[in-house]
Amino acid sequence: MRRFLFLITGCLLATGAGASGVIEFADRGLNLSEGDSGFLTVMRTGDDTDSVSAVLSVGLAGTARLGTDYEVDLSTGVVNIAAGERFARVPVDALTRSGANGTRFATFSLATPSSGVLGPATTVVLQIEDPDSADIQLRFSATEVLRVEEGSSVAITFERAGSGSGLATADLFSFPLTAILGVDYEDPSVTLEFPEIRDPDEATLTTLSDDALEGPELLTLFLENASPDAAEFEGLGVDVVIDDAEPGQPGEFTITVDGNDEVREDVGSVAFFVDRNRGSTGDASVAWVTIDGEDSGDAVGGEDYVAGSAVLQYADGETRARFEVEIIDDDVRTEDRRRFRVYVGDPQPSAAAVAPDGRFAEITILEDDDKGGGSDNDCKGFCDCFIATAAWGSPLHPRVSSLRHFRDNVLLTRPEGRAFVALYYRFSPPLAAWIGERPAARTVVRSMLWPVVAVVEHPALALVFLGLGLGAMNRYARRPRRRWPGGWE
Ligand SMILES: [Ca+2]
Ligand SMILES: [Ca+2]
Ligand SMILES: [Ca+2]
Ligand SMILES: [Ca+2]
Repeated sequence: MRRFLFLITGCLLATGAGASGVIEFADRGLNLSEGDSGFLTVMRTGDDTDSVSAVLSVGLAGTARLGTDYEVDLSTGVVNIAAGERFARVPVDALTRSGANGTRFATFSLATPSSGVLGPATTVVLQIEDPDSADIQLRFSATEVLRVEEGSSVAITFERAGSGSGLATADLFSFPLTAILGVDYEDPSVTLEFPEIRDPDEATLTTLSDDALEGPELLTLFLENASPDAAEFEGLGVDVVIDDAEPGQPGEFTITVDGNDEVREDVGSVAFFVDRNRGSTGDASVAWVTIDGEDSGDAVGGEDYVAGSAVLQYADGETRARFEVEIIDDDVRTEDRRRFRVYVGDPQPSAAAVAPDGRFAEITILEDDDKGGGSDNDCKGFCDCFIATAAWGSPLHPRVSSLRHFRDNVLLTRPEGRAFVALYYRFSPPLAAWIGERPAARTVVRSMLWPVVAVVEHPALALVFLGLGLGAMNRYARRPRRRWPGGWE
């Protein structure tokens, strides 16, 4: 009988929603410059036993257009975090547009998880900045998060720069994140004048008071519809936190490193504080999770540090928790300055929050070995597609994974291919560095590599069109395709 009960309990645990944890965006924003690539990172705290997926959709509000201003590499519209994994990344490319186009933004949201529950960070704002400066530049004066207590107002001020003359105007636009337009704040929409001589108009954000214990809530402000054509919104939008006026706040969490954020790999472990600010009433909790760095040669959980996640519990009045993450020491020289981050999420109870500027702490691991070792480790950060990585901005980009696959499965199987790869590794790093700093060059290289990528990703199609009868290509065409996120190598 006891065995029978044990089986039932086991089944319940395995099928319960709790086995998929809590998923939400790691960051509230992704800021890219035209021609750059980045990622939307979705993280999971709590139980990671099962795989979990959620629908990722592009918001209707926004001045950046899919296909014109940016591309998202997510053909299915679903983000999936595999069983045992803590995060998934969705690549985003900010496209280059000629001329000065100003800062554009788009929003993405997570919804309808297959199992588990969503955390509070279900919306992320993509901002694309333009390296080309407009003749008339319109921007917010504030560069940091603004805070205002509910029921009061805050003045929003602006600046104008550039050589263009005449009156310029732009519309103020608000995008609610956890705040609700019309419930937590009044619509601040207004057409602002930016005269040539005197100061630009000011706007007012008026927040609404209620008796509900909601905790701090977040919105973002942008400028859009800049006029005349010579005027553009530049710089970044401004985040505003509306602080709740009710007594008995559970607080707002912020993670920081306890000690130096740059450590040798033989340091043993690194410690983090998670502080509970602006209130400490009642029991509360927040979860932390480690996330690998985004770039080639960055720290990887299980290789460079011990990946983990846990929930920190706070008793009434308690304001600080501390935990440690173990750093892995080896005897092999690999990439120096390997980075990873620890994020906090899923604050509880619902009126608790994570501070928009306190969501993560970053650690840089310094290499302490002077000799190269095993072949696998030599490859880390070296055997990469340097130029392709520079062109697409990340070694994780699916296009780079395709080219890496082509290198490993086609080129390296033939003597002339191996000679080419050896030559490539000798000459490409300085070229890659040069390309990486020039958005225009990156665009050119991407378009030059596109035919190669097309052949690699659609070998059958390429055979039809190009009539390529190479034996190597045939061999590749018969192999099963591997797609990101299996791209770590
Ligand atoms: Ca441009
Ligand atoms: Ca309130
Ligand atoms: Ca070592
Ligand atoms: Ca080492």
